[in-house]
Amino acid sequence: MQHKKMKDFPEDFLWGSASAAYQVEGAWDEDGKGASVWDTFVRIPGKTFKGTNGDVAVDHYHRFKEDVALMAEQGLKAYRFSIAWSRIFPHNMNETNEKGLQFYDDLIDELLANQIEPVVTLYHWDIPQYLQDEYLGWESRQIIEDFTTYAEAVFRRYGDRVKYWVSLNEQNIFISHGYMMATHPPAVKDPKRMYQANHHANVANAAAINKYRSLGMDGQIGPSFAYSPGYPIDARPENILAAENFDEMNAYFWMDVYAKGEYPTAIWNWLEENDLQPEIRPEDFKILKAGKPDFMGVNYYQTSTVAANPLDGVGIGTPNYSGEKGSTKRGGIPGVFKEVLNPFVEKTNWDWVIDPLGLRIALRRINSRYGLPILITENGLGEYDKLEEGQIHDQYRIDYLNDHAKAVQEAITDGVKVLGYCTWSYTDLLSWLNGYQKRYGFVYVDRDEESPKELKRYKKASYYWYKEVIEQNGKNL
Ligand code: BGP
Repeated sequence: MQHKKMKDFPEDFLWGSASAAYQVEGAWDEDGKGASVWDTFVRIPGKTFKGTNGDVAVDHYHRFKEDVALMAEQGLKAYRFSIAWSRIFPHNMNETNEKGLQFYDDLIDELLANQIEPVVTLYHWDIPQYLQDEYLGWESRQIIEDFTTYAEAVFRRYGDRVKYWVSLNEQNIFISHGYMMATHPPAVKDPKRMYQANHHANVANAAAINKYRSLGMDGQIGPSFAYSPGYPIDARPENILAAENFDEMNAYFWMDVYAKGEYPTAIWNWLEENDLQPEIRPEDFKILKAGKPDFMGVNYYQTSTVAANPLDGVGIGTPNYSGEKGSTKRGGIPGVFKEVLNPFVEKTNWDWVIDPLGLRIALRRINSRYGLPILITENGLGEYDKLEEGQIHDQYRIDYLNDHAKAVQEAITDGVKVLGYCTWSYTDLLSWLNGYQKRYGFVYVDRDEESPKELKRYKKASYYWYKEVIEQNGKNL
């Protein structure tokens, strides 16, 4: 519907921005940190764009005070960051590393001293390498206990000051890239192993939420899901069904488990038909059902448009990691759906669809299917930026964010409860597979694939735009 009058953003709306440990911190082996699977994976030739890694990243580990000062000057209300598990338990799950714990104490205190709400992600893809070596990480049930031990340690340490927790970041992405496409660690291509690892991640997620509740802490916790709502290419019934399949397989297959503790029926049956179903223990459903999140975290970048795909149709595609527009090879799942070009939307240089209305649709769908409040934990535009005489004129990013924030306001006006909006990302940072040239930040960091240079920070035009949005609580959108 079209609204005659828009509702205001709530007074306590969290205007935020986000990052992840591996993408910003650097200091990959300092102060007792152990290696994570990403520290290992980036050293395999050909795995990342121009062989980039996060050894130095944007050196947030040493420059966090400077970064928080920039946030404070901008008036940022919330900063979402992740804790590197391998800083806390570097060598085994019995011993914590005080220096690693101290780093996040300092970061949290610095944020709070500047009235910035910390939103802390427990897991943004960087499982310690020793857990991968010992028992294949997410493929073993042991991960459920170990993830919960890690979660408990950080809840106990920071729970007095942190009121918003994100359990797993984009389980759908790290699982599918890690075990089907082999583009993330552990670089496996095996759907059976993928669904098993995924099931363990589901139970670990719920177990961590249950642990948080059992500690009686007064905060909120939920996972962050990478949601690309599916559109049918047209009204042909078989394409409508393909879009249903897409959403059930790529979205509800995760979000139903989080919110209802159940796998959706049609996909579960499809898994059984293809002998891909994970092994589940009866007690798992108890854990899953108890571990309902307080909010659904949503990372929204784009929508996907799909059509029917025959049993002998296309399989896995190839994403564009080069920034060469039009180089994506769309894929699908035979007999389920295939991705097609949506002629009605613009695309970025990395072929990501620009579709602000899709964010409103995503929020509406989650609201009506689960009735949970939503925290937008990521949304942003990855583009080439140019530093010209100390300035970055990223009007394209302002347009993108402005349109998406407006879509959030439309959804709020529709009646969806939205707790906050975190852009991706605060500073420029390492894009996992796209190096340093694909930039997302409000703050430009002067480094490239070849050299970290001096890592000097520059405020982009979008920095000032967001400052104004926060000051006016979105009234100027
Ligand atoms: C999400 C991740 C982020 C971030 C973002 C942008 O999937 O949670 O960590 O990387 O996507 O993606 P990319 O860096 O591939 O452009």
